[in-house]
Amino acid sequence: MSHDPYPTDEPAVVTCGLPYANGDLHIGHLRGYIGADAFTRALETLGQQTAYVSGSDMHGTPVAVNAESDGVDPEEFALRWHEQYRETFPRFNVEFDNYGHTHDETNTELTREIVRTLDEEGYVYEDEILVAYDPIADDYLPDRYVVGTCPYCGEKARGDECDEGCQRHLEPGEIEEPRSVRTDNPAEYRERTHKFFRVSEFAEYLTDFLDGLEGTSNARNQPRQWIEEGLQDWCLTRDMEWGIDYPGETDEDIVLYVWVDAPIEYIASTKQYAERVGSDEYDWERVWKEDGEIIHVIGRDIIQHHTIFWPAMLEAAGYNAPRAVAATGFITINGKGLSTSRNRAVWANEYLEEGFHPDLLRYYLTTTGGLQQDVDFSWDAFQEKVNGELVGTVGNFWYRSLLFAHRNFEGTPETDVSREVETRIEEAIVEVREAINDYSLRGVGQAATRLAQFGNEYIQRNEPWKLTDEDPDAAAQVIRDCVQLAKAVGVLLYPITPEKSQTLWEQIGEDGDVADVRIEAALDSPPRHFEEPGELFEKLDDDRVDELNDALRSRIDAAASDEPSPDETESDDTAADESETMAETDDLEPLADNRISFEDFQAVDIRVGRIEVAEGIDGADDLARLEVDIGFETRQVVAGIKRLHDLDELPGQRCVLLANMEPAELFGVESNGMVLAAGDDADLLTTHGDAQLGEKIR
Ligand code: B3M
Ligand code: ZN
Repeated sequence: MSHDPYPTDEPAVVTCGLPYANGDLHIGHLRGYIGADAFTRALETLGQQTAYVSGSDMHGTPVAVNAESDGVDPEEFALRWHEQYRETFPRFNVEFDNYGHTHDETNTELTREIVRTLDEEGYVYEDEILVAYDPIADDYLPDRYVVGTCPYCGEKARGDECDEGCQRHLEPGEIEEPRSVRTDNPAEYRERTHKFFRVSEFAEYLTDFLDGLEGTSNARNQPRQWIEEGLQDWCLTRDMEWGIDYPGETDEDIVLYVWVDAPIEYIASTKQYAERVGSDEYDWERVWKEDGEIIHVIGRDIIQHHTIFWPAMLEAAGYNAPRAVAATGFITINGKGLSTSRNRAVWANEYLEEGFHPDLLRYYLTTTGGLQQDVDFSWDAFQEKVNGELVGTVGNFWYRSLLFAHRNFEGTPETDVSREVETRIEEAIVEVREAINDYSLRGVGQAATRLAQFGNEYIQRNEPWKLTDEDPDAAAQVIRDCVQLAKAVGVLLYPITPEKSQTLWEQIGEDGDVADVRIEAALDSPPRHFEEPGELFEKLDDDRVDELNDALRSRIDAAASDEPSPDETESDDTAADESETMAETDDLEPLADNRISFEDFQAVDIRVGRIEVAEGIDGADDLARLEVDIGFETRQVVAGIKRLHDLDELPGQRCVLLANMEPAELFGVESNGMVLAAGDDADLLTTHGDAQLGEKIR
């Protein structure tokens, strides 16, 4: 099934994965919440009626285990975190229309109702299965209470998910060599009766569903593979007390699996919103039971829950199917996996306490990589993004245009915008529309930033400061165009930088909220008069970045010294040296789990080359300009190796070049390929035999 492009006449709901109410929020969480918030705002600028809902995930072992180790009752524990999350999100301009939690009455009742329907419709059966049991604690060990080995990939895994390996959901009893998290003893398997949902009956339905599913490609491709491998039925219940009781079940020690009631909160939260604003204003049943647009933004580790279990459950219970599942990549910190236990994370509160504006992080997280890609965060990269794009391109354009307009015309000159500029804005609007329909927030941000870049070039090219005396009409025209461009950039960037766009909106003398206007407002004339503008972005200086880097490093070191790793106990020097070159696997970026075809690989043209020239690029701390001989021709490429290599040593060195990379321009230098390198230190790839220059790597 194909969908009409946005905006459609139906109401939409955007959701983001519910955070477990069990610990501090960090930048990994924020990526999803900010992304979904920006996508909601973007849909609204197209005129799509959209609600953005979520809630805290209160149940399950992720909450129970942490509450137990704090010695607190799980409900009290989870509610405490829930309150904290509710206060934190708006500080990142993440504005939910409703933020509930899975333990509230709306969700509890709706969950029972849906499960009852599944049961009545014959989709549930009982079976005797083996579940892990701790003989010392004399208790069952659901999900995170047990760790062991993944039966599919052999990695270390948790009871219900292969979190460090293939990311599969694991059914009770599947994990091998189980050990109790409670007592760190080997667990036994004992027989228990549990309820199962007949997911296996939905293979055909799900295949069709995936064919029409929008969002990111990983959310279609991985589940297709799982369906081909054969779907298993899904265990709906767990041996524990914390959670929602199975409707009509008398065994008090059995509750619903957390992944049953968690996604139902998407519906419950939408319902709460509709109840608050009235169903004339927002009709939750139209969204969830008829033909509204349901868009889930999630992390890529929970694709299976959202593209197999959840749509099967919705279908079985008579609900509408999601239109899109957009699964984001992970966040890495300085090139290494984010790890809360190693304190290798940027915490939400920490960012706020540093006093950084939320829109800076929003811009960084949405525009640094595509939604599906892993995005690395480092304070250096943050600085480069802020200083280069927000200060240098967007802020600079806004400020110089408005200041010039204010000083010379007390606002917007009284003339029509030129055809050239109008056309350029129209093009940007088209780009943004397409990006939204492609679920590409980066595309939205880039279209806006490129428009600001055009604005800067336009001023530079027309030099209005020379025209004010010589040809005041021409000066008025240029400035009129610039004020329009400034407004357009503000409107287009609004989903990503809502607060900064609002300030810009007020600076150009507009009333009301930029949040309330459609994207076409980018073409409407700004008011005639406005006051002197202020600068909207502030440069982040090197000393500050050094401090932030030091603080992060010492935090990570402190966490590491609390928990010595095995190679730190080595006394032998050689072994210690070796451990430096062998990255701990925990520190490596996880392997990609979406496989590509041989044809995909063949589309990548990689050649043997030799560096002929290597020199730094002025003004860029990290970038070098290289000329690389690849047999047929010499290519100019820009590589981020200025600080990592002695550039004088490079000429004559063989390298490996990705030759059919899209050309890009960095600091005014065109880059026509990419020199391949490994790791944080950019260890340059090379050949070791007699391969000719230009030979293809296969
Ligand atoms: N609470 C968090 C996670 O696994 C989990 C999401 C639920 S979404 C319905 O990312
Ligand atoms: Zn696995």
